[in-house]
This record gives sequence, C-alpha cells and structure tokens, in this order.
Amino acid sequence: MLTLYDAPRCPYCARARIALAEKGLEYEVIEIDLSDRPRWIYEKNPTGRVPVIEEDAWLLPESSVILEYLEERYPEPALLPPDPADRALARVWIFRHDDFTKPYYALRREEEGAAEKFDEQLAKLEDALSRQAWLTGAEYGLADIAYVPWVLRARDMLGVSLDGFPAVRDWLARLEERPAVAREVETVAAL
Ligand SMILES: N[C@@H](CCC(=O)N[C@@H](CS)C(=O)NCC(=O)O)C(=O)O
Repeated sequence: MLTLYDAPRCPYCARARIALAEKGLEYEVIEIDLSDRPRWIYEKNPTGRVPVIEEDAWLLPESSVILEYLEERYPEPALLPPDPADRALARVWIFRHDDFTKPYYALRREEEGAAEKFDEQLAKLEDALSRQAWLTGAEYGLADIAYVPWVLRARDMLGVSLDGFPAVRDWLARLEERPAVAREVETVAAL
C-alpha cells in the first residue's frame, strides 16, 4: 500500500497527488501540519519536508524524483513520451523548474520587481506552449504536472492574470478538464 505524507497547500505535494491520480493508484494520505510539523516526519525525510511517499516501509522524498519513480514503477498510463529524445526534453522542463518558482515565491513575499520576473517565466511557458500542446511534448505528462500547481496558485491565490499568455491560459483550461487537476483546483479554492 502506498502512503503519501501530504499537505494540501504544498504545490510539491500537488505534483505527487496529480501523478498518483493519473496513474489511478489508491493511497493513504497522512496530512502534515506544516506550521506544526510532527518530530517523526524527520524519520520519514531528514529535511522534514513533504511530499514523501512510503511503500512497504520504503521511503521516497523529493517531488520530481517521486514523479519519475511513479512513472517507472507504474508505467500505465504513460506520462512521459515513448521516444528518449522527447523524454529528455520533458525532463529539462522539470530540471529547470526552480527558475519558474523563484519569482513565484518572490511574488508571494511581495518583493519588488517579482511580478515582472514571474511574467518573464510565464512568457517562456507561452513560447513553448505556442509551439507544442503540452510542456511534456505532443501529449500531456510529467512536465505539465510539475508546473501546473504553481500556475494554478499564481492565478487563484496571487491574482496573476494569464490574459497576456493565451497559450498558457488554454493549456491550463485543458488541464482543468482532467479530474486529477480539477481536484487540485478545488483544493486550492479551499486553502
Ligand atoms: N524539493 C522538495 C521541496 C518540498 C518542499 O519545500 N515542501 C514544503 C511544503 S510546500 C515543506 O515541506 N516545507 C517545510 C520546510 O521547508 O521546512 C520537493 O520537490 O519535494
């Protein structure tokens, strides 16, 4: 049985929740209060962070590694393209994800100039999504899952307008049609 150590407000956990739902996996949720973390969470992950998944007493932290693990362990439905070159390009998006989240968190802290820097990152997504349907490539997959929790939170919690980024707006609308992502929209609305 899979267990997810989870926090609803955590976008890294959202990655794991979406991938688990897309794979149709049943799992137990243990919710961690991020403002008052139990001491035992350090036994699950020495950094004390979530998400962590546990499977038969085996523990795995780090959302991007969790995504890769779920893809390898539960290959159906596939969330990476079949061609190694296409898979590599999807992974580049995930690898460079910090470039996207740095200005997101700066915006959350209301730092000066953060809105412009976050728009620059949205422009990069816009450019990619004007040329291909999904960040993962021709089909939806892990790169999309890796970014959507922050784009959703930017729109719904930070009031970021996607009007200047029509390809990103359409991508998000297509994502929201997926039950796994629609559930996250509800989670964000309830925060
Ligand atoms: N690199 C980690 C980051 C996870 C992370 O930062 N989680 C946050 C919640 S969104 C957390 O547990 N924060 C507690 C802390 O930093 O002490 C991942 O990708 O899983």
